[in-house]
Amino acid sequence: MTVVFQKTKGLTDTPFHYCPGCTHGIVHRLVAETMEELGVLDKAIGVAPVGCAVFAYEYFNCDMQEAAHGRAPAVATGIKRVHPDKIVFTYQGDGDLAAIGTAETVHAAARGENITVIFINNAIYGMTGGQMAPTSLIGQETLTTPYGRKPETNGYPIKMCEMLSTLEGAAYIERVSVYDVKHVLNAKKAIKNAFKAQINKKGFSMIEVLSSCPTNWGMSPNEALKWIKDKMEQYYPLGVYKNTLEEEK
Ligand SMILES: Cc1ncc(C[n+]2csc(CCOP(=O)(O)OP(=O)(O)O)c2C)c(N)n1
Ligand code: SF4
Repeated sequence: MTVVFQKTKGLTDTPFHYCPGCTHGIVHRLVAETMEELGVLDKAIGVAPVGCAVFAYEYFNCDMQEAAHGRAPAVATGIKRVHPDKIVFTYQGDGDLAAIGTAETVHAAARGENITVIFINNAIYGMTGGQMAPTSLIGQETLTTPYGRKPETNGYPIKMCEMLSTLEGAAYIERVSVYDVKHVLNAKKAIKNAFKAQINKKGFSMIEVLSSCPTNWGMSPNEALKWIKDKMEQYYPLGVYKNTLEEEK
């Protein structure tokens, strides 16, 4: 019989704990497929965050290390410097990467650490019940902004790709989404480019993925995908923000 589909070797058999309709699972699979296709699974070391993806170490079929909240880029820096021949990546939510770990993220990029960061921007703190994140949109209702995020009291959402792409050490920075097949395929290409940047020793690479949190947004999975397209993408335009991989453009 012809095999038309095979599960990637990049994931273990452990079932995901994510809520129905959560796009964390899609991104896990894209990262796993990418590592398998690039043939780096046996030398990959991932760093897991402390959000909903805290159990990433159970899912990726490569060596994994847990990091304290926001510290993943610092932990990844240490691992990569000790093992420059390994492929080192972090997988982080917006609370982890753009709030508690802002300093670690910015300075890992500024130093041009040769690591790959997978950044899940779901505009909310998912795991802890839906508080405002640094990426929550203006007007967005969250547990801590029940009347909507107001710039005068809550500040403006942070655009990480735009910010990091100004840094010399950043080698590849792209924002993608996963709300339909076309965008999922493009996200895969972006993730592959980010890993290639690391393989080619170019420096810091980050892929921001506009993602859903139907549970804390109070939406159905389909409504949540539409919200990414209609609302998130307006404030966070998709695209390549920095590319030193000339041949991959
Ligand atoms: C230093 C510290 N502060 C706060 C927390 C509580 N905490 C755990 S996960 C989390 C939010 C995670 O949100 P995010 O990184 O956006 O990931 P998501 O759950 O949305 O995937 C918070 C605030 C913590 N564990 N450690
Ligand atoms: S709470 Fe949100 S981010 Fe966390 S698993 Fe559920 S849908 Fe995904």
